[in-house]
Amino acid sequence: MSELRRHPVPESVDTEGWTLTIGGCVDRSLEFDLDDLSSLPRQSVSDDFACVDGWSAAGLSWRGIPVSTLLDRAGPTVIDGYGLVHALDGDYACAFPLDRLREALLAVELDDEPLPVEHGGPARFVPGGDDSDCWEQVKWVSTIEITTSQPTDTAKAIALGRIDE
Ligand SMILES: Nc1nc2c(c(=O)[nH]1)N[C@H]1C(S)=C(S)[C@@H](COP(=O)(O)O)O[C@H]1N2
Ligand SMILES: [Mo]
Repeated sequence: MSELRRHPVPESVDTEGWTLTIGGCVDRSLEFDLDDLSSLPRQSVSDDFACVDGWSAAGLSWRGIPVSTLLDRAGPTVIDGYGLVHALDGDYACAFPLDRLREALLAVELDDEPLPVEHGGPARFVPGGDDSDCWEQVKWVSTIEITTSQPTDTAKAIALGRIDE
């Protein structure tokens, strides 16, 4: 087992009074606070993590709420839509087709502890499957916006820009 690399938490990340909004093309726009999330069933997933920058972390144990549970409550009004996962650090956002969104976990625990803010707490988006990219694990998730057409994905540009630094 090895640990995730530690990165500075941007100043724009203020997790006080944190909530998660599911909005856009949905029957009901919903807002969940930590209390609301704690009443929902959790699932665990163990996975290795690899950044395109060349470092990795093995045997991470995530626990949280399946994103499908949250989506089912909001009721997307599109079938072949997308979800844009926004974060607290400015314009960082990552787009997923709805079927990938449904396979993801909204992780609120890492290795049996509440997810620390330095790794994206209160909530980090953990895509399912084996072939996700490092920037898709959106830290400090604030809003999941359902859209009909494919939104622009700024997370990839930001992540790759960082590598050139
Ligand atoms: N909101 C947000 N999420 C993010 C990033 C970011 O800059 N902002 N960086 C991504 C990248 S490129 C990586 S490698 C991981 C790093 O996670 P860590 O800081 O917990 O090691 O977070 C991903 N999620
Ligand atoms: Mo990364």
